[in-house]
Amino acid sequence: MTLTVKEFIKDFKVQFQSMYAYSYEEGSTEQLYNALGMYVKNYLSGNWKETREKYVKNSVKQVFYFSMEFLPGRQLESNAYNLGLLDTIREGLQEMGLSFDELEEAEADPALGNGGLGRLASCFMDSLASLGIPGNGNGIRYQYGLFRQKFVDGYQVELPENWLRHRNIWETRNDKSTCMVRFGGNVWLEENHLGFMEAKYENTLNVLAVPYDTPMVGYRNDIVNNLRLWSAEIPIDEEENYHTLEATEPIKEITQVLYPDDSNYEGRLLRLKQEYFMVSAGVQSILRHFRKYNLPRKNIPDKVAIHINDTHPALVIPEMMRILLDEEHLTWEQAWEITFKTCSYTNHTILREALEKWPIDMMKDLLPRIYMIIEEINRRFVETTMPIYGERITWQTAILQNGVVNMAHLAVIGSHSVNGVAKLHTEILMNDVLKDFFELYPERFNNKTNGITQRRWVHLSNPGLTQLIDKKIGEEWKTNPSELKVFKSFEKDKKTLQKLADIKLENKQRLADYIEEVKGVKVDPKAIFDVQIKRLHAYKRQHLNLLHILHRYLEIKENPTADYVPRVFIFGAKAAPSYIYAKQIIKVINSLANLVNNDPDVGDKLKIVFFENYGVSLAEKIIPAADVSEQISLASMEASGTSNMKLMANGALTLATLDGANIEIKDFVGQENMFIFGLSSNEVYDLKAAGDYNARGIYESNEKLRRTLDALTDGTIPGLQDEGYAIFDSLVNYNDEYFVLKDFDSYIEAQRKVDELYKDQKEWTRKSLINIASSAPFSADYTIKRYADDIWKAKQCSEQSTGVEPLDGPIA
Ligand code: CBF
Repeated sequence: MTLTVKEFIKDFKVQFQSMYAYSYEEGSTEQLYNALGMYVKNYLSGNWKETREKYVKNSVKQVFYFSMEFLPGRQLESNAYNLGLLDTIREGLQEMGLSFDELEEAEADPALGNGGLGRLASCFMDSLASLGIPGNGNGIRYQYGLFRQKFVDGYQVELPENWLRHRNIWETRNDKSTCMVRFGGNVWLEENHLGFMEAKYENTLNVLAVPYDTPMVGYRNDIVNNLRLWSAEIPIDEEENYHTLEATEPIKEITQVLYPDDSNYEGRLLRLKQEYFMVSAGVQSILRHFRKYNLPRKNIPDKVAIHINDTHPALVIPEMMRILLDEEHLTWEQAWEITFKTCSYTNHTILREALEKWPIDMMKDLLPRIYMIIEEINRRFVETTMPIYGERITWQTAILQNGVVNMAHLAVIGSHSVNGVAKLHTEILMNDVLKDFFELYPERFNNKTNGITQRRWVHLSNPGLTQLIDKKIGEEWKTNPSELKVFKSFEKDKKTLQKLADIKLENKQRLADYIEEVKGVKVDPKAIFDVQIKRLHAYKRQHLNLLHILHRYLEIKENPTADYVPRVFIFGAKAAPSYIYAKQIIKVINSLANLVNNDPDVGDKLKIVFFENYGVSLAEKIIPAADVSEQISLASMEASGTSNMKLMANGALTLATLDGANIEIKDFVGQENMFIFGLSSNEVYDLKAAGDYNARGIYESNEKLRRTLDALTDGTIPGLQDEGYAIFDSLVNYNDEYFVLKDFDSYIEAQRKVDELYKDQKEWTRKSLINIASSAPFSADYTIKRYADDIWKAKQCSEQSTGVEPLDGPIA
């Protein structure tokens, strides 16, 4: 049934009036947005209900994606688009004298994630629904999410992100599906009257987990999956025990913020509480379904796949065991078989800090029953591994080690599948980080290279490009991304290239206007827009980018009349609140921006823009306007990256080390269509193994570099306290952990090649077109299909769903 503009206008007026009891002409932007969102939600509610009923009726296998982070971005436009309503709504609003784009700006952008991990989870939700795969998200409804970033005098300041202030029209509170989660207290096992061992609890802190459900809308296929986010509340029958607001704090804080400050014990304890809260509520609600329909428990793995998205939700394993043992009274062997066959684990990073380890005492106090189960899993693991593999491997892979619970080990031992997120990353897991496990369980390891949803990142954020592709190759690429390769046949077509260049320039003009509006900096849209957007971390090497900019600035100052290709360096990044070094890098970039942007000798030759509060909505503005995609992490450190994929799909040329998925990008697009520099991951390993890296030696022998580094500390950049020294020190005096100095020269050389190529606009645009045409393999639809086929064994349930033909080429 297609909606006409007339019908929409009539229904929308009724919707507005029913919510606010006056006419839409009197409504504020927020109210109009709320009414429109509610209209779209009502429109999809029938499909939401039917999808759920269909899954239950057909008893299909369902995937539950457990993740501490989701970064859905704004949902109005993407829901309307996936439902096929967007054009009608835009037109209808226009007739009513309203603007869709203005209304959309009233939607909060939920910061329920930090970066790539959370955004990947949301791309996966979109792809699951669009492929018609029964897939549910399970996470936390953080009241404030990640902090709102502000710059004060160039320093990052963290403010609460009150994204729920004006209500969230997409969520539905589901009071009938609450669960109770227990913390602390005493636990003991007791035989009950039927002869079963039962866990008895006393003095526990009981927390009510309340689910809020959000529709995940498939692309034009009538499928609406579910994202369930849990909120912590005081159990109703215990309300009288909480006399003061302060007393309620230990409960309310569980779902207040994402990443509580983990520089102290209390913060770490809270994080563990959050993880168990989300996991316990999620697993309880899944297993309740089996109880409700009286389904045989042994069939659970045929009907349910639980995915552990990064190490944080690894408690799924002992929690599932707890329920199967204590509530379902299965034997250990039965419970273990079910748990193991149901769970699978993705590792998203090799950074030690993210491979969580909890002190045994903390775990014992907070989750006594869970700890008992972990101890038993560990005991059995050691018992079976020791006789076959001996002491060394057994102790290196054990879950309990030196007073801590190693959560990555728990995740690997309890999952039938373990995957990395790009070819190189998976190899590093197998050969280094999880090497001993690879010896124990080679059959569990597999790679699933990440992907992005083109629907949000191209169709919606870059309508100009989308129309051009539609015009040239038809619309099939929208449901079958592999068709995009046909666009490559236009690489020599002058008209297409000109049109592509015009679209990029329009996008850049739009971003330039926005930069002027929010940063007060005027930039030339004809300059190269050079973009690095990602979390701020030393391994991602935003400071390498900084050094190159500083070097460029010094060159301009020395020789202001030479012929420079104008460049605008654009950054978006949050630093973790307790990560001082990352915050120092932000401050230095901001201070350099202040210097450069106001220096009349520099003018349009060089500009620096560091956006505040980087998130999904900002990324949607920046990415379509990018010429250069900076992917400059130290090789071996970035698991995959996904901004590399989004930028490529929008025609930016990648400037990269051979790290993460940059390698697969190179395999598809060809080395000649990007700029590769720096050490390879093997060279990095060799250099580390040799142990003779001498950063000071490089500093002393490389004049260009020395001059640049000295400018961090000699007063060249006004407004710095000791931040320039901190960077200098880490690189020169503390031997440069991420080999920034080693890669400096080849980075400068790659940047020179960028300038050279940009002078030949036609050639640049041709390469840009090849990048766009080669981006199909990085569609999350393919990634999800591979997860569904290889790991979850979950089937597509809708014939209208996006088709995913097999792809040619080297991707797994
Ligand atoms: O796999 C998704 C992304 O996850 C991270 O952001 C993470 O938080 N572990 C990695 O850093 C990215 O490389 C990866 O693309």
